[in-house]
This record gives sequence, C-alpha cells and structure tokens, in this order.
Amino acid sequence: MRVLVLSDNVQQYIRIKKLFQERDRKELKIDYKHSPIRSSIWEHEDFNGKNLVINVKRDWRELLLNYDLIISMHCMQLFPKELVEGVRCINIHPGYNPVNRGWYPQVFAIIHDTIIGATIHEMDEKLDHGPIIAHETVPKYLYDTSIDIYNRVLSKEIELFEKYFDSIIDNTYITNSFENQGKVYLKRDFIDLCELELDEKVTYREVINRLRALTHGDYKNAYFFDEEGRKVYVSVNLELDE
Ligand code: 0FX
Repeated sequence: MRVLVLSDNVQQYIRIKKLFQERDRKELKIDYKHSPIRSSIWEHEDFNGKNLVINVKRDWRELLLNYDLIISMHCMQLFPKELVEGVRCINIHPGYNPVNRGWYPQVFAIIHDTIIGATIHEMDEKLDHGPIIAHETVPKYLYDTSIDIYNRVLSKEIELFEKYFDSIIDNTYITNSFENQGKVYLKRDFIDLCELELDEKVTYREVINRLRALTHGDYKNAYFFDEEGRKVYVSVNLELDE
C-alpha cells in the first residue's frame, strides 16, 4: 500500500513520521512531501535540497497513479476535486469540525468563545470539509494565549491519529457527516483582526480576548499606529495565580 504524507508543518511532520515508524506496518510504502509554498519545512534536513515538492493542482494525475492513500498533515494547498474523488485523501485539521474550519482555528475560538479541538476527516473539494473520522475537543481557559491552545490541539491531533491509525490505514473507520457547515475563517480574517483601533469602545473582556488570541510566541500580530504613524506591536502576558 502506497501512502503519501503531505506536510508543511515541521513539528507535525516529525511527529507523524515517528508514529509511522513506531507502528512499523511492513506493507506500507510511505513518501513524505511538501508544498511549493515556502514554509519552515524547506529547511528540514529530510527535504532540504531534495525535490520533494508537490503541487496538487498540477500533479494530481501522477498522484492518482502512485498512491492509495494521501494524508494531509497541515498541507497548505486546497486539493482539487479530481484528486479527492480519485484517491482516499485524509486531512488532519487543527480545529474541531464543523465548528472551527479554516485558518488558525484557536484564534477564532478565543474571539468567538467556541469549542476548539482537532479533527481527522476524509477530504472533499471544500476547505476542511468532508466526512469526519474522529474529532475531539481540548480545554480552553481564560488565561490561554493562542499558542497554549495550539499546542494542546497539535497533541490532540497526534493522539487521535494514533488511536485511529489502523482503521485509517485499513479503511475500516465509520464516518460522521454534519448538516451544520460551521464557520470558515480565512487568512484575511486573521489579518483584519491584527489592526487595533485605539478609540474603539470595547469591554476589558473583549480587549483581553483579542490580545490573547493574537499572542502566539514570537509572532508580531496585533498592532496599532501611534501619533506619528509608526506601527507598534502588542502582545499580552497572562499569568494564573498559583
Ligand atoms: O500549519 P498551521 O498550524 O495550520 C494552518 C491552518 O491554520 C490550518 O487550518 C491548515 N490546515 C494548515 C495547512 O495551515 O499554520 P502555521 O504553522 O502557519 O501557524 C501556526 C499558528 O501560528 C497559527 O495557528 C497562529 C500562529 N501564527 C502564525 C503565523 C504565520 C501567528 O500567530 N501569526 C502568524 O503570522
């Protein structure tokens, strides 16, 4: 059985590769590839200088011929209809579907106070859409910033993949489909959140939620402009009293 894992996220690539190695199913021939979009994965020693790039819109015919299963582990490309209908494609998504489809789900879960978690689903041509194989929520606290929830979600993805590993490989899982299409947030929605309007009237709760949703390690997300038009970045530090 020929499996392709497409990933643009180093952290999750390393974890899924380790899991395949541990399970050691001898009948599997696994390839790991990534997108033409520049991401941190280009610098990883497994990919650096090697031509392991796949452009799904261009290469889908070749993929249909060469693989029995394609796993998107944070692959940044939208798979075309011909590909998802021609071979079983599975997406591991850092959001709880159908509630958190699209980009940076934990950010919007903080802003709109929704549940958050991870999902494994069969792919159709819509973004983060298709029959759900497994999904579980993770806790979300008022003192979390984006990265705290994100790390929980990424661990949940691996936990779910581990739990459903054999049924995914053997195609023996049972899927669930939902009438509710949920919400889809795009990169543009995230960019729009980043500019803070200093004179906007909001509650402290809204301010804290906006800032913690936009605080993610070293990323410079939230900003405002000072009197001289200079851009000032803002992040927040939240500490629970032990
Ligand atoms: O790989 P990933 O964690 O996930 C993203 C989408 O959220 C996901 O829905 C899609 N399936 C996947 C292919 O791409 O994204 P990332 O590694 O670019 O970012 C991880 C987190 O970092 C993100 O959730 C929020 C934070 N971040 C990222 C960027 C680029 C920021 O706070 N600011 C940024 O500028």
